Amino acid sequence: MSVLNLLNQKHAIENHVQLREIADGMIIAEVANQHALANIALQGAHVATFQPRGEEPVIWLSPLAKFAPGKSIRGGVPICWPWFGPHQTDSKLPGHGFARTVPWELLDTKALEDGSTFLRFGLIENDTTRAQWPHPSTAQLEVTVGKALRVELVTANTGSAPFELGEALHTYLQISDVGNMTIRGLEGCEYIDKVGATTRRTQQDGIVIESEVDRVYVNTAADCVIEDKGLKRAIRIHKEGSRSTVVWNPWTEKAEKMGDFGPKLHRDMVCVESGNAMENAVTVAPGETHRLVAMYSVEKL
Ligand code: TA6
Repeated sequence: MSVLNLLNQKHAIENHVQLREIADGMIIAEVANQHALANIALQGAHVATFQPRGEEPVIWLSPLAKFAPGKSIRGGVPICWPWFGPHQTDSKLPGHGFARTVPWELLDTKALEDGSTFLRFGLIENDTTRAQWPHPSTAQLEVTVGKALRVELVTANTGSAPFELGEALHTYLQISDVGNMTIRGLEGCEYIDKVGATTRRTQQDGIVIESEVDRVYVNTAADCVIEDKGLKRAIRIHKEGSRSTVVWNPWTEKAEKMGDFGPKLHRDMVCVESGNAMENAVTVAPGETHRLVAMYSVEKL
């Protein structure tokens, strides 16, 4: 029996989830329930799409995204783990860690009483991952697809020494146009501005994007709300277990240089990433389990 058939035999649930194989042997968990539609690639446990029924997509996926083994997918909810940004000491290691480009296994699926669908994935360790991250640990992702999307990244320290973890759910949100939106929730927060010379600043008002933005807001547990006048909706990003929020839009010049963005697609998205980055990296003690949660929901504007 094929891997796909075995996976469906074990995990498919009528009116909730089935496994599909797309180009290059990539397996996708396709969720379709009464509340929403979603697609999650087993590679990277990468939530690629999320669309509540009757709504425009909430999560943005580049039309130029490549679904190929070992390649990061542009859009969705890439998992940055077990470090955020460049590796602190070895520039040859992948930016944002390896979790988003290695195979994860589907461990469990459930139909919940409220009609939502629950899925749990586990990162598959191997010599390559252990060579980059020599700390005994497990990483699991729990996804609940309902009227809202809930994503929980669970890191357990199974060793005898503490380790420092950098992480983020690097989520791309769909907007009508970058000129139509304001991000609320980070007023008064300090941030590290990564555009040009790295500078520490304080956010005064709501965030309006009119050029490249690459900011790590630190020491904040606040919800963010993306107000989108074009779609007459707001997207709320609620988070738990996170002290950093990253806001990113590459703008025209950077986007054009990326093969999976194109010259205008950056106008349809903004990244609002929930994590623990830079000075907010977390120390996970032996035997401790650390949970990072993000929830994405739509409100009328
Ligand atoms: O989260 C913002 C950021 O760190 C930017 O600096 C940019 O590198 C972005 O992530 C995308 O990174 P990626 O490796 O997915 O192209």
